[in-house]
Amino acid sequence: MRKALIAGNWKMNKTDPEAIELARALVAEVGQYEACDILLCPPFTSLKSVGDVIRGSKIKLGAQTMHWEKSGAFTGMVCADMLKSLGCTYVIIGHSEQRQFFGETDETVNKRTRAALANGLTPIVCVGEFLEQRESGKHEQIVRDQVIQGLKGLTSDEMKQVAIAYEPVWAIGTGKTASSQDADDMHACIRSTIEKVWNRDVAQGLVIQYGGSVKPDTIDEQMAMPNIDGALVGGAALQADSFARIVRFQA
Ligand code: G2H
Repeated sequence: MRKALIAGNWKMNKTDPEAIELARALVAEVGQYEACDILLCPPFTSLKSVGDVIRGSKIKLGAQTMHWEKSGAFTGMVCADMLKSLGCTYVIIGHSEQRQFFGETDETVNKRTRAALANGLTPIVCVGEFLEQRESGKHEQIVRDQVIQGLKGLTSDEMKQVAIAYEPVWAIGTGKTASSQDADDMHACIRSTIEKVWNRDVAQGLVIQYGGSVKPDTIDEQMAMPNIDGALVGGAALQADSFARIVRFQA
């Protein structure tokens, strides 16, 4: 009942010509593929040109963050209207790299998430624990708190427009992936938290992606798990052949 969402988070990679080349290759490979939703999140500098390349295909466009205000003196930032005017329908919020390097907190995640929803963008809200938090057995509590604080105040209707990405920080770009069972256990924990705070309908409809060193040779097993509904892919999204293989997962 949940349609899988496979998203490429290009992070701070690809000049504009490189972004155009990658987007063109993906349109050729999976541009009309409909078995899952496909999303590209290039850097701000290539949203316009990637948007132009994917127009007319099934591939969707998203940004990697946004500010919660509508406009103003926020040097370096962009707002929802700017993203929408370029064709974005999604925005990644609270990525662990934003949390680690740019001062993102659960409070700012909540502000961005509310602003995204108020402006008709689908937020992909990222959560995940550090290695020492997992080793000390606190990982479920940490992630539950991120979910509850980051989504605080959202109505059930708003929650139906939200996706969550679980990305254990120790698995990001390190080549280490959480085992499919560990990931599924956390996804089940997130889903039951959502059911408790909102309701069963919202929880069952919620798309929860896994992220953290997803690769062509990990995706099939991951997508076969009952609570894993997609992937947020970094490194392996930077080449058309590997991302296309991930999109064509066999669960
Ligand atoms: C996790 C992921 C994409 P990677 O950050 O969001 O990146 O697949 O390189 O671990």
